[in-house]
Amino acid sequence: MLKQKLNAYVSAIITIGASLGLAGCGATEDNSTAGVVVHPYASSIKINQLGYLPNASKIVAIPTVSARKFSVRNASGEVIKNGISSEPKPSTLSGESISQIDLSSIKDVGKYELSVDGIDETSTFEVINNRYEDLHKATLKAYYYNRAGLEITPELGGKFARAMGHPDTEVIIHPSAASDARPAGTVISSPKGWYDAGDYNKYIVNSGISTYTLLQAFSQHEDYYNSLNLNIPESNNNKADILDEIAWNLEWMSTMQDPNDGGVYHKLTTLNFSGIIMPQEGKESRFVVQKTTTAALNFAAVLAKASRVYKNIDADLSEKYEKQALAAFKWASINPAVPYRQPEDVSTGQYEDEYPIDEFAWASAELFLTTNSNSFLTSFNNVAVTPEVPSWSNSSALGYISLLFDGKQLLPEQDYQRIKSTFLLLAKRILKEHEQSAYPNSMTKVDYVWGSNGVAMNKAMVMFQAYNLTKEMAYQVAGEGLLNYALGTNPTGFSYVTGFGKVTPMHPHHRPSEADNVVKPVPGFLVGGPHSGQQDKCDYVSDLPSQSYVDHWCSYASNEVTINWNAPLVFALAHMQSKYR
Ligand code: G3I
Ligand code: 9MR
Repeated sequence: MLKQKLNAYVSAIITIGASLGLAGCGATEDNSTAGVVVHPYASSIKINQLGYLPNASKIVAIPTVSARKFSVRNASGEVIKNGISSEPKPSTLSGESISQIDLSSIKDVGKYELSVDGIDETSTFEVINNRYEDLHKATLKAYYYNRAGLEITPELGGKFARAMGHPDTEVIIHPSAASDARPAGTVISSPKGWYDAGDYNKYIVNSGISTYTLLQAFSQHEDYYNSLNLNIPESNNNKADILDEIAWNLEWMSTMQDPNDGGVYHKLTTLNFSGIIMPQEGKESRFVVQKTTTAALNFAAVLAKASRVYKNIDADLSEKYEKQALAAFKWASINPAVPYRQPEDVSTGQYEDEYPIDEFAWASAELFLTTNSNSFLTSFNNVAVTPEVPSWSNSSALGYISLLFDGKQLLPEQDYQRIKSTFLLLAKRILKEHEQSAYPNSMTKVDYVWGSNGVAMNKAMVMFQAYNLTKEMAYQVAGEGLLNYALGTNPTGFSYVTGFGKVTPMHPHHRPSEADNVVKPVPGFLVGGPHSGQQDKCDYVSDLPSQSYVDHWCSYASNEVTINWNAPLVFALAHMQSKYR
């Protein structure tokens, strides 16, 4: 199967190359329980710590129990609901036995108290309208806080104000990126963009998927975003604030293309990770490093999508982005297999990806939608693999999403239906995982990797898109289960977004949060989350996949923040806000 796709990839490159005027170019959980682990911060009742929207599902988890009687009281102390929790199921991922309590029938706005027989502590929760507005704004404002080349003013940033860092107006071409037109040592300007994460570097493929996800959120919820004020420097212009935020990164991405050949540099970076310093203290030289196939294709996909979004907003910019996308795609057609290879003198993030076929399919889909040229649809159809949960290294689902939500008018009906049913294969798989899981979410063993919370949010995005396509509530509920997971219905008892919830990360691996003199971390960031990798060798309380998390600066493997984990959270929150408004 893969081999066939590989052949199709190669022949599609040749076909596209010709059309562009090139001469020729060549697991779910198992059933045993490993033993009980109680995370130091965990309470006995696992609940969304922010509370719930009136009409949203509200499924709570209680660990290490037999099914138990529960009751819910309203603010006046009256019992408004009681029952027995579900039959417990073992979870090898957390070492617990989990029973669920479904409180979804409680729809009246108010404060409630849940008590469970045999559990001493009770849990209070709120049912509240517009619950996710502040969180949603904060998860977008996090991008403003991570802007390179900009001062965060006291007026807009409050106690998180800081001076400008990394102007990136004098960036050096690294030997790995040298070409005749731009030999090593050439100085270029590549300002703006978002810092990737807790580090201060800027990486194309990770920037690309983040930017795309935010653009997709905007294009599916345009009315909502047109009236959303994020309190950023551009808030008083007449564009949607989310687009202004995205523009800060798109402008940077645009400079990462070598205009002489269309190739795209993989990253803009210092040679090594900096110490724990504020942005303005980072004075080391910055380099653009190696052109890669995945960077070019990711860039092509994102700029093609941006070109469509800007069509009615800024026609010149739209045209510029389309041209750049085509040039990057052409470069990738001539250089179809140039993976990232970390040069010896560089040690920052790699985002290495040996398998560019998914990016090729994604870029083909976006360029079809932008140019209406059927050759791109043909190459998508030839190359597209069954979609997977989106991540920086796997963009296979993104072309499907764009075709389904931006392409209904343009696609032949047969193609649309086939693309829809293939996309829904992924959604059905996730739904099954949700149904089989002990906790009320679809997280499985393979999802617990570096950035597991990003996996959870990308799964939520797939569920919400499946709901949008089918209007089947089961998908909506499964998506909400993942959002509730991130906000507290999980083994560690953390609400994983800084500043939101009763127990939230206080020490994320985020240099500004660690180096400023403010006790609280910069708000609105989703931390990476638990997994057993423990590459940072910090002091963890547990090796179990869903418990292996530590809220410490030391833990870059479980407690860093990044733009690509926040983006699907933004998407999920926009969906919740729009659906339940
Ligand atoms: O590709 C292999 C796969 O074949 C294997 O089966 C699997 C088993 O664990 O590992 C896969 O590789 C993983 C790789 O991500 C691709 O998913 C590595 O184990 C894992 O360590 C690696 O983690 C990445 C991490 O950087 C280290 O390279 C994260 O996905 C990525 O989000 C993270 O990104 C960093 C940037 O480099 C720097 N900026 C911060 C950012 C977040 O921490
Ligand atoms: O701080 C770095 C973080 O942003 C990266 O995601 C992570 C993985 O590449 O690496 C961190 O830097 C660590 C380095 O890899 C090893 N020495 C300790 C550094 C953190 O203090």
